[in-house]
Amino acid sequence: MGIGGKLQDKPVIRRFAAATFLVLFLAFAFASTFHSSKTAGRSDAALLPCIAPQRAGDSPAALFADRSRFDCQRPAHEWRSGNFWVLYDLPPGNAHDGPRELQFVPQWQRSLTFFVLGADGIVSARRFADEDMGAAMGIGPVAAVALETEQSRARALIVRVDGALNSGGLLGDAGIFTHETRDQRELLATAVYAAFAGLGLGLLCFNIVLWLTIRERFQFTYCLSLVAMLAYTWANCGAMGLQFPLIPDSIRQGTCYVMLAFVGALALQFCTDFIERDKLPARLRIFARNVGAGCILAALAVVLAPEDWRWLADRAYVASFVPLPPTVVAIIAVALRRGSISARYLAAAWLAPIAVAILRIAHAFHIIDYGLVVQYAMVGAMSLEALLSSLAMSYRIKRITDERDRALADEQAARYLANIDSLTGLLNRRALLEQVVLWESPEPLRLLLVDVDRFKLVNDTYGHLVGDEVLRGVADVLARRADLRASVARLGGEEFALIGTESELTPGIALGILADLRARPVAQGVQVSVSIGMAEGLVRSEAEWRQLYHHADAALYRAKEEGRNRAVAHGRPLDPLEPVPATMVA
Ligand code: GH3
Ligand code: MG
Ligand code: MG
Repeated sequence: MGIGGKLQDKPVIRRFAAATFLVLFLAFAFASTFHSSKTAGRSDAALLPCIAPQRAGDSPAALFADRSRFDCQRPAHEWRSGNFWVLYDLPPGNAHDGPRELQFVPQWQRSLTFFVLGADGIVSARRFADEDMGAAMGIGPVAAVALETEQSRARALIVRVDGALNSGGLLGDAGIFTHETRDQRELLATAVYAAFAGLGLGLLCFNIVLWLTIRERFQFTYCLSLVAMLAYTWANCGAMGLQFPLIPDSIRQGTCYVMLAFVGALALQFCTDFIERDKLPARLRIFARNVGAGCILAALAVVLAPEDWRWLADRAYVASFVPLPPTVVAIIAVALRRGSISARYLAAAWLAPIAVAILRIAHAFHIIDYGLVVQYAMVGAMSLEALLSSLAMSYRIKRITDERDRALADEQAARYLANIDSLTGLLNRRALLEQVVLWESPEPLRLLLVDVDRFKLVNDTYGHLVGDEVLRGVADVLARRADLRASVARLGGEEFALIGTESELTPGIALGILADLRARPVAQGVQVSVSIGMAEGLVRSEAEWRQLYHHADAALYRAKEEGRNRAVAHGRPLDPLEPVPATMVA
């Protein structure tokens, strides 16, 4: 069976690997074509940064006049962190387009000062400290700074960037646009992020309720990861800056770092929680947790690091994400090999998110450029992950509830078997006692002890098998006479008990039992008689039950003494039931 299982697993892993590569390939192909078309289509708006490190005594006017210090070839991120001048030559633009503004994705820095050189040769300045960025912020996230008025067109722009972390450039994706273009970009971004927020909040509410009812750990991890995704997106898309314009932008940036680390760590945690416990080695679980913790620690290091060390902390942060996709792939592959069904759902749900995570890491290492794909890929991947994980969870929850239903049915069957006498199908002694004690009847109960007369003789004469048949026949007579109104049990051997309230279990029932047995043979032509001892009393405790039993047993003893095949009531001087002449076993 083991070999069969392994052979079956291999095509699954191969198919999974093939599908992963296909998705990765498509993602990269899509990203590169989209990126080139984007830059081509926006060549009039996108701005090329020329960068120069700041020196003491620099003045914007001098820098506008002498541009020899600016380097327009070296990519921004290669300058690492520090204080810089960034020069943009602005295209003349169409006069009827109206005033233009600089739009960019804010990066982590202490302050930005914009020096605009107008067509009239006048330089105007505007400064944004970290805590002022909120005023320039829009959804996307995109910050916008007005450069010109109807009267004065701008020719060139120099931005003084102080205390730049410069992990992804100095001014991300800078371009020059009219106000209308910003509205369009913001509209698209708002639609994308609002859709994600709606989806995330809906899934969160739904899954919290589901978790409260089913209480599986992976549901809780999933909810936490949704919270982290929503928080990340809220900070990352600029909504946080819009809602709290007074909060410094570096706090928004830090929130993005920490929340993205939580998204990664919780994704790994969800992965290990989701897969059945026995399908994943404990070492892999611990490894995954450490990888996640590494991301969170690195994020905290970026936030808490002094400015001079933040660039290194940022690189460590990016590096801490590198093990995430391979760890997820390893977890899924190992679980698949061990025959995990959950891992299949997970593999199907997480292909795209894994591909996007790789895309995003590649971007952070400057292997691919920033663009709409990278910006929206993240929110797209999170939507897919949230939605498909939720679907995968519903499969998993179905399996769990199926298992629980089965266990419940097994338990009920076991309890039934434990309470039932296997020979006659009546209750056994233990179940009867349990029932009577649980009953806590406020009114007195009547107990009938029924013992087959000279049963040993039946066994001796006809054999044990026939003896068993006779016991079953007697049990049938008792059950039919009691007719659901009383509980009927086999106490052991050839001794039975009936118990019920006095109105349910009348002396007439005892007489009926005697009459039935006298009328015909119970099994295989064997006719038997029984002796019945009867007693009444309150049963509110086990002691009272013992007392009642004792009285009924004494009455039964008297019935035997007086010649068997009769019923005797306890505590009455005269037998209220008509004594019947003893008949011998047929
Ligand atoms: P009495 O009228 O005094 O009750 O006589 P008795 O022979 O019925 O009583 P005794 O207690 O001497 O014998 C009971 C017999 O019941 C002994 C035992 O072999 C038999 N017995 C107990 N359990 C079973 C069973 O499950 N199947 C069969 N076939 N016989 C059983
Ligand atoms: Mg007997
Ligand atoms: Mg007996």
